[in-house]
Amino acid sequence: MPFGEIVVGSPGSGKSTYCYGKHQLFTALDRPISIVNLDPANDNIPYPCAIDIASLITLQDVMDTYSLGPNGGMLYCMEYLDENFDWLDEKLKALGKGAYVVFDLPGQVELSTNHESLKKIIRKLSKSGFRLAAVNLCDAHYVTDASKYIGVLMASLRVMLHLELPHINVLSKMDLITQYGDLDFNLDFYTEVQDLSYLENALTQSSPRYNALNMAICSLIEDFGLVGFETLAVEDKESMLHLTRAIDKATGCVFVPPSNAPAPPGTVETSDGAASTRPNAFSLLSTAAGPMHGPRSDIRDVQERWIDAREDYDTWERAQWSREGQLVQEQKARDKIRIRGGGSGGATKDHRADDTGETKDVR
Ligand SMILES: Nc1nc2c(ncn2[C@@H]2O[C@H](COP(=O)(O)OP(=O)(O)O)[C@@H](O)[C@H]2O)c(=O)[nH]1
Ligand SMILES: [Mg+2]
Repeated sequence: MPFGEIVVGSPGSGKSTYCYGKHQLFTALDRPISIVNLDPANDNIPYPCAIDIASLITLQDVMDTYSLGPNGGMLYCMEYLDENFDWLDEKLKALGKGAYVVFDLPGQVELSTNHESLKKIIRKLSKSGFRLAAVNLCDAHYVTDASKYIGVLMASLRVMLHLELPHINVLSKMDLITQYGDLDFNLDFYTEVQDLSYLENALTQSSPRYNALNMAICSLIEDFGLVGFETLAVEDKESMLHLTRAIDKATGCVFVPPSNAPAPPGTVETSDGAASTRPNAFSLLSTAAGPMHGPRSDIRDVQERWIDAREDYDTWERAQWSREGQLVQEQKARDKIRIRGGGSGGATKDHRADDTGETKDVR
């Protein structure tokens, strides 16, 4: 049973960049991943694309053939994909039973709020065995303005109700949030979506005429308790890892490493089945049932990293990167010496620094 993500969000919210980041992260972790581009207007695809809707239909062709505008053309493309689902299904099957597939969707809001095609495609994917989660990206800068924040809450709720999938809302581009002004409350207020009545003052200032309606919307959203947010800064590895844990938890995906990867003996099944049918007893409970641990798992860490002590962290990270770069250079220099030494019959000795900072003879 393959697992996957349906990545939605308004245009420019960071969907394609996130898909690229996910590809890099999973490749580094040795986890299989395939990215499927379902945005027919995506002509600058940053990631290696396993399946591209452009080989079925392109927005430009549709616009030219049927004299449609970009929006109508996009809806046509999704309807066409729904009609020709077999094309997609066949290509997905070729990715193998253990595939992890991330679908990069167009940003047209109506596709994920009221148009039927995407919903039908998702149903067909689920029918063919996919376990999917919807990952809904929202630009984090909206939380700096109370009325825009209410708009994001409503839009996110609508997407959740429409797609009917395990759902993760994400405030994307967290690294840019301080550029848009100060937050009235700590970040957890916005991510946990509780006590929205505190927004009353700010809402009265931004739209005094509809104060009562705004507060009624707030209490509706709060009463159902459905909307919450994770955060994302795509270049921050910890942030990507935390979001990955949240999504794995939502889909029930437990990654089973290859049988030659280190794990306590007897805890990983080595049979030939799909990854999802080989339970990894070692990590099953900790992943699926346990709380999420690790850096950036606590929203207060995110607040500290990107809002309260951003400059200190940036300075520290730059120092780390330059140290890593230096270590790589030193390693290269040592390798060069060793190769030269090997070529001259091994006369040169290799002295390597160990963790304690001492040098020792490694031969
Ligand atoms: N600073 C920052 N920029 C981002 C991040 N994610 C995306 N972007 C930028 O946002 C812009 C739109 O991203 P894109 O992935 O094309 O959005 P899409 O239309 O939703 O696919 C690009 O310029 C990205 O470089 C992020 O986490 N941090
Ligand atoms: Mg895109």
